[in-house]
Amino acid sequence: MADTKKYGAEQIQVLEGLEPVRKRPGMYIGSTDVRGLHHLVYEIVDNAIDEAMAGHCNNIIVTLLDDGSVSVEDNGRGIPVDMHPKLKRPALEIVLTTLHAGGKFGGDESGYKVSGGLHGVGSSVVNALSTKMRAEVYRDGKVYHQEYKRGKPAYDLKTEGKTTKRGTKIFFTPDAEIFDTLEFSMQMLLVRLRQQAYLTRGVTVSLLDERKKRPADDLTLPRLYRFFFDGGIAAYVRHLNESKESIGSPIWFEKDTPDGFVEVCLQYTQSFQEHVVSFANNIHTTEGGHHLTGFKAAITRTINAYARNHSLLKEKEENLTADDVREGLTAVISVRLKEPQFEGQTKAKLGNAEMKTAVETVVNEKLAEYMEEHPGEAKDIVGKCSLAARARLAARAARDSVIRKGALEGMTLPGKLADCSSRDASECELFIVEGDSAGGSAKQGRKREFQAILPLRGKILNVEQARLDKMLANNEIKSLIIALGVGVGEVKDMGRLRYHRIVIMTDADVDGAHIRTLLLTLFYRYFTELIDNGHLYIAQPPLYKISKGKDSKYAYSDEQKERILKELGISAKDTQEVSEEPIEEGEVEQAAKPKQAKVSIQRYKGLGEMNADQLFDTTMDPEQRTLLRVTMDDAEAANATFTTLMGSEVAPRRKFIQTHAKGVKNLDI
Ligand code: TTJ
Repeated sequence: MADTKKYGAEQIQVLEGLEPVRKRPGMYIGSTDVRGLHHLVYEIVDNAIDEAMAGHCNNIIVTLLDDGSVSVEDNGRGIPVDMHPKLKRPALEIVLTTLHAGGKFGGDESGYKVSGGLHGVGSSVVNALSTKMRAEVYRDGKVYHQEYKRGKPAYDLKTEGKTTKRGTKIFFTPDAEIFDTLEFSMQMLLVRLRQQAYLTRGVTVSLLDERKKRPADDLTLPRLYRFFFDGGIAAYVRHLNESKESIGSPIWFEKDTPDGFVEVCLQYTQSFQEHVVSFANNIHTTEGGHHLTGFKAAITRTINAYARNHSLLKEKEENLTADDVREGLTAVISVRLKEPQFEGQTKAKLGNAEMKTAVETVVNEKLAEYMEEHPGEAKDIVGKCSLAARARLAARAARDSVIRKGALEGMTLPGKLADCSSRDASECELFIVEGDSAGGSAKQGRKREFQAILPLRGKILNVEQARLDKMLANNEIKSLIIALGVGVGEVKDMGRLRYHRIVIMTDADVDGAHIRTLLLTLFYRYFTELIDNGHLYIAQPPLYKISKGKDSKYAYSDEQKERILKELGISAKDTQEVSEEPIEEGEVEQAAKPKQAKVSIQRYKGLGEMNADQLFDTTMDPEQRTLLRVTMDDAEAANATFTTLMGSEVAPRRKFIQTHAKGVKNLDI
């Protein structure tokens, strides 16, 4: 990153106040669901990462505190605290209380910030959406601090005490008025923080969980993670290939071009999967974009050219296709550019057309050079791609013959599948339900026309946990694959997908989290396309049913339960009594108004406790339910958890089992 010559308040250009952020939060952080909540952390961390990329800090610590707040600290230069000459306010206050276009100040290289979060907004947005924020700046031996409430300063910048530290620390408490849930997930944060650490070589990024009450998914994880990757994206590629057999070593190169900085690392493996991840200014471009297009064009061209020049492809043989050279390929592409344009549904697609040529040119040149210098590896790579080509041709031939009906496809639909009547896949939904009893309710309650139910026994978790490939032989999983209709391996054909929505519906407990992790890992490793194309979802069953007289309401989180109780006029004291023993079914009399109807709270320990109507109304009804669409990041997180649980590394596995000693029954160690 271009370093700035002179820093100071005068460089910051003020645009507008924060009212619009609270009015339309979705415009600034994408959504107010669990994703939007986590986005707050990323926005703050991005600032620290920028400071690291500028070469001024090497340590970033993110802490989830027990009071629901988050702190992010770096050891950088500290946000400037000097007075803005025109506005007569400290720079720190301006940074945190005013909205600035595109997350930039001034908008040119002399500006304050180079990259931004996905939506390019920044720390003031986080401030606006937090009931409380506290900023501490350690500079020149002093500690400066200021606090804010919903984006407004609670007091003027103060200086207090001495310090030998340098840096910035921000605490913030997300606002329950804005967010559907206030519960942070280590799993979600880890994926992003790990990515940032890979992309910013040499910086240590830590995540510390100090919460007493952790969500079920997080119970499986250690409380402290520390990421430091000297190898940068090459380490990332190695990580992605951990459980695969590699072909050659990671091939890494970088180049500063007039259009931006390009860094690429790639490695082939013996697997059939492609795993290419791309970033622009450290933002994961899950929808790809021109940098990715340039990369794909270049590897196809370069590998074909090499194969021809070295007679590895015969004259009569066709060129390798883009699909052939992608099979078994793992790559990370990272570009940094001055004015990134993010497009697409989730603003995660790089729209700068010049990056196609930039990446293509660099990859053509450097990959060709690498192959010339490493003829042994080059030959293995071409060999792997040719194998893919032969498999493709064979598969095409087989498609018209009986072989097309592979082992799985030849089988009839599993007996326990309650299929839907519609054959229009685009409207069909498959619910994968944990347990036979919940499966029974789901079958009874569903809309038969377009909702299919496949009950899976929780058992699969314990029986075949050792190896995922063994799992494919497991009957429960086989049923699932047959139900999907797409086949697996060489005869896989996504065009034959029988349901365009596949919904994982598990209990909101540790076992449920396990099964979900396992299914996500399965989809991640064998049916990536389903995730990429947005077909995979997670159902959101309620945690509580709150009844008062004839009326009942469902709560999907603890916060929502508290909110509903408040709405029903139950005093804070009473609600506390309930929440102290969340596991018990509680009955609370309204102390202040004894004549009123009784309020009862039922905690659902599993889906099986709901009757068919309840399950449909709360979780399956397209008119009322919320489904979480699974992203590649979610699946990658599950895969990492799965690897920890099943992997050969003894330490993390033992930790997992210890944390779970109480929660998990029958876990074979
Ligand atoms: C800006 O130019 C003057 C020297 O420091 C630059 C700066 O602001 N650096 C900086 C900001 N380092 N760290 C931050 C930062 C860290 C966190 C955790 C949160 C925020 C909003 C900013």
